[in-house]
Amino acid sequence: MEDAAPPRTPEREAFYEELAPRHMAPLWEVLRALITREPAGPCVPVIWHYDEVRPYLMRSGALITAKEAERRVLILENPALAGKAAATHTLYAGLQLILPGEVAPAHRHSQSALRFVLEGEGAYTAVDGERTYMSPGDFIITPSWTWHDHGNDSDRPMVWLDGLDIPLVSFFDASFMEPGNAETQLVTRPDGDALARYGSGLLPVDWKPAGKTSPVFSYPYARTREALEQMKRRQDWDACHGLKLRYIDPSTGESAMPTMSTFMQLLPHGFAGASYRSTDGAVYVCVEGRGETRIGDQSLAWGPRDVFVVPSWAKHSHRAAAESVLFSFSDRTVQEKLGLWREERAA
Ligand code: GTQ
Repeated sequence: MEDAAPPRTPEREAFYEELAPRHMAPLWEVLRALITREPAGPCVPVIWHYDEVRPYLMRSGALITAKEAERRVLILENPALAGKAAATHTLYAGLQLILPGEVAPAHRHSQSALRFVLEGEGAYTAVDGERTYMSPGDFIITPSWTWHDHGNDSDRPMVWLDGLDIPLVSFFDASFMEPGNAETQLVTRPDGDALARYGSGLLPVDWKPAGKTSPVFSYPYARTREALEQMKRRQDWDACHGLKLRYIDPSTGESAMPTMSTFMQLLPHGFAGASYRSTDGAVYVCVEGRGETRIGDQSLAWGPRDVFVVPSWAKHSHRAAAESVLFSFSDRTVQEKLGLWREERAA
């Protein structure tokens, strides 16, 4: 296949002009742009430093209540997708703020959401009748079409990173949403019930999955960190990823969420990772430590609570100036289910 489109001639141009009003177009004019030799998406690397973003988040807190906003969130937009509410082509990211005493009212939607807690302690998110109290580093799931509301009974602001599959669901034109008829949903199960029931290597004997999302919807940081801490004793580092774990649905071993994969990785002090790329663009958050991620000829220097994007198929490598922990999410699980996912390690 040639890399350039066939030349345009006056006859061809005239023909194209006749096609346009009939809602047809010549494939050979656009084929090379449609079916590229490798991923050629618009996304660019970008980082939001938490100390620069936080003042704006707090200003939003003075401008509008969580109740009026429904969700008081500053969307993190990829500069190449300005106005599209997207961090990558398929993923939405935002920083949500709930001030003491506030409630973000109950609603449900077909989009799945993940929360990654950045700041504060003791606010809750309620999912289908069960509240989860949040601490920094916790990963919490709001499965598709489950009722959820958030509240802050603590005396400090609470901030978390929202990750949603909004662009993906929009692409399928499959968005549904329903507001709740009460601000706060009824609590029907004790706090910690799901984790105890499904998250300890056991399942109720006659349990059948109710949906496609992990029945565990809260993955506390203390447990995740402990797993990394134990595993790092073996010094069994991956050249690209350090020590990288994926969050799973314990009943299937699959990704904890059907539309987003989630990961936590530990990079040892002084780690200089090998170059890597994969077809899933990812949103990262630094949980602990400091370091940089080199993407092409750019370097993104990160520290705690900084959020950054590694675009699809962009060669990148991580370096850690101190022992570091990175959380990330991507659309990898969707691509895997569709047989599209690819990765490449530096030779
Ligand atoms: O918390 O339900 O960042 O519905 C965007 C849409 C958060 C939420 C967002 C949402 C939510």
